[in-house]
Amino acid sequence: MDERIDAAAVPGGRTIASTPYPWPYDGDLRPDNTVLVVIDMQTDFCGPGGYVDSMGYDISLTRAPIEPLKRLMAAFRAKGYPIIHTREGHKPDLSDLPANKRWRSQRIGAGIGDQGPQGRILVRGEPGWEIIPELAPAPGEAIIDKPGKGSFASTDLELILRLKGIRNIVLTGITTDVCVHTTMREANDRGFECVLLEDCCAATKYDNHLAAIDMIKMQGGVFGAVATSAALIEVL
Ligand code: C5J
Repeated sequence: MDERIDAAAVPGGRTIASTPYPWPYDGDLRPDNTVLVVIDMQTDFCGPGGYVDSMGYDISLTRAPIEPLKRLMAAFRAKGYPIIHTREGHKPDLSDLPANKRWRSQRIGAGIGDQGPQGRILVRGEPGWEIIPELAPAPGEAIIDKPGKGSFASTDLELILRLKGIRNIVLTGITTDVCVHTTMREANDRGFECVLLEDCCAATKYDNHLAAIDMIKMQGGVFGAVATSAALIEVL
């Protein structure tokens, strides 16, 4: 059974067609309380010679959200909604890289901090660490540099969101099951109202993308809701 709920069924407010409930839950969707977070659209995760490519995964999967994201970012900018970008990466001296994270990456031939075709893997300032040009941040858009998977851990993201009065977060980027999911869980626990756009995310294994989406919909939307970029653009 299609569990999608018709946004028009909610009296008052503006909601989008999403699962398992019309998002945001209270229909309060405005440019000054809603942000698009674009997670880790870096060469290391979706470009040739980057970290994901070096691990032997198929980057056509992680490149799939590029076109939908371009359209979504253009719509957000046109309507005056803020966009925040994140980058996963470590300091050049690797002082913020846990030894176990480095060891695990080296074991599979993509050692974080080691030299690769796109410079030192996942190191700040290297070509592979840069956000891909197609989705480059516009002047004035915040960029959060994070050493881990979640965008809230060891960053000033929460402070920036609170100061802007943000309560709704639209989650996109890569990878669905790792950095996007971790960030969604962190945001949900902090009381933010979250939606993940399924066509604007991807994982290194398609089944994991689907599983990650399914997890969100449990318990009435345990971490928030799931929608498509088309559904959101229609309402913006
Ligand atoms: C990973 C990410 N998968 N951006 N990072 O290591 O999901």
